Amino acid sequence: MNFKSREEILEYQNKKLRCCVEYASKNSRFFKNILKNFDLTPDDIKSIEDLQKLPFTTKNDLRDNYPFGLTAVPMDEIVRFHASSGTTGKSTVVYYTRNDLDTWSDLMARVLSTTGLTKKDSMQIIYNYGFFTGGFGFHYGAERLGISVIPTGSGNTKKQIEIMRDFGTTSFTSTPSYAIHLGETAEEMSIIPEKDLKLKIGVFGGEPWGEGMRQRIEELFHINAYDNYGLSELCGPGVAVECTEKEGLHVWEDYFIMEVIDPKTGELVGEGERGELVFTPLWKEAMPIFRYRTRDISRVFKEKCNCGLHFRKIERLHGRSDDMLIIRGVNIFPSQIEEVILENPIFKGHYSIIVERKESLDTLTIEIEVTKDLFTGNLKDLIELKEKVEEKLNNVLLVKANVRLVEEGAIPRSQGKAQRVIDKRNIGGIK
Ligand code: DLL
Repeated sequence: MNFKSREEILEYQNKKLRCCVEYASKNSRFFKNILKNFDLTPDDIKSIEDLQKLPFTTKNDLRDNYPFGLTAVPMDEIVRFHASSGTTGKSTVVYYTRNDLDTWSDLMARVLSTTGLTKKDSMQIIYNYGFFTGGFGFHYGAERLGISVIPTGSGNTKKQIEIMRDFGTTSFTSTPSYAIHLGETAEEMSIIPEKDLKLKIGVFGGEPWGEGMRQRIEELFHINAYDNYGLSELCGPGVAVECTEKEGLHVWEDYFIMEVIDPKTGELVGEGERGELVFTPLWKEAMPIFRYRTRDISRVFKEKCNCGLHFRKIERLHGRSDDMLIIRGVNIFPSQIEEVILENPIFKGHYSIIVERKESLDTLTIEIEVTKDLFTGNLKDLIELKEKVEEKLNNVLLVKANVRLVEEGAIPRSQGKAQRVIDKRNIGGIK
């Protein structure tokens, strides 16, 4: 799978792109319309540079064509559906042929082997199996690599820990926020990871998580924790993963063309600059898609990786352009808040960001959990701690943030993606 040089990768991408354009122009009604509307023929798109003649595809295109408008094969060739939950709008549906599932499994097997896992390992899959792509994606990838799969799915936290102990599980995968909850539950159960568990590796993703959370998870379980990235519209997990260097995520560029654009203008950003990731998968049969705008913000590293892979790396994802909160005109990413909180080891990673509008002014409140001892201890210490965090937040965010310290367990735990932001400014507006 490794290419000898970037030139070799680019040549391969151009070849695959021509095949995809040819295929979609024959089979996808959605793509035929694009070519017609933009006055293009398949011959106009021969290389990566030509991609820019095509418009972006967005989540709205999927919503507008709900449920099956992007199909490029007859229904009887579709062997799987996945869908988004639709909490922020109409649900979006994605589909796979037998070959699509096969390729996805290969991509996920690569993800797992890049973190050092082998067929000698076992993996507890603590993602939801269902419309969410996490459970099945990891399941098929692990099986393909020959890992012993323990398909527990999410939830039943204590039972998960018992299974880890009884089965001698060597790796697991879940959202990073649930991993912390699992680790704290293990602590409550007096489980000592070095003695009672055989875990070595954890692979986490599906939501943003910074270095503070990584450190916490690694300490809780005594494991190496790796980040992996993906999204349903491209396959699910399986787009990018950290290698053992843990400095950025390699993108499988033989399967995806990656562009980075300015989210405001849609223009490509300069080399190494931050912007929105846009992907064109080079392998999809059921649902070919071109220039998909992810809304995820990252940048491509220029440096070559010591691990030897020629696939370029992206910076860990710290947020989506549509996650950005605008508070009194100031742009704030939830990840900035998380960084400040987790700088202080007193906090264990459970927090909520609450935005309200009071007398036409936006207010920002950060609820952070503290341990029971601290919460019921000296009031002066609590007030000092609160003021210290407020000062740090105000310096970083340049907007006044009120900190409310709450007792352990007050912030709801999530078994999947954590809901960090509660934006009460819109009616019913939970983001
Ligand atoms: O979350 C696929 C996935 C499952 C990836 C399990 C990794 C592990 P969606 O539900 O479609 O698919 O959500 C995709 O989640 O656009 C990002 O905003 C966010 N996301 C996914 N992985 C990461 C990550 C899956 N490692 C959306 N870091 C994406 C930050 C992530 N955000």
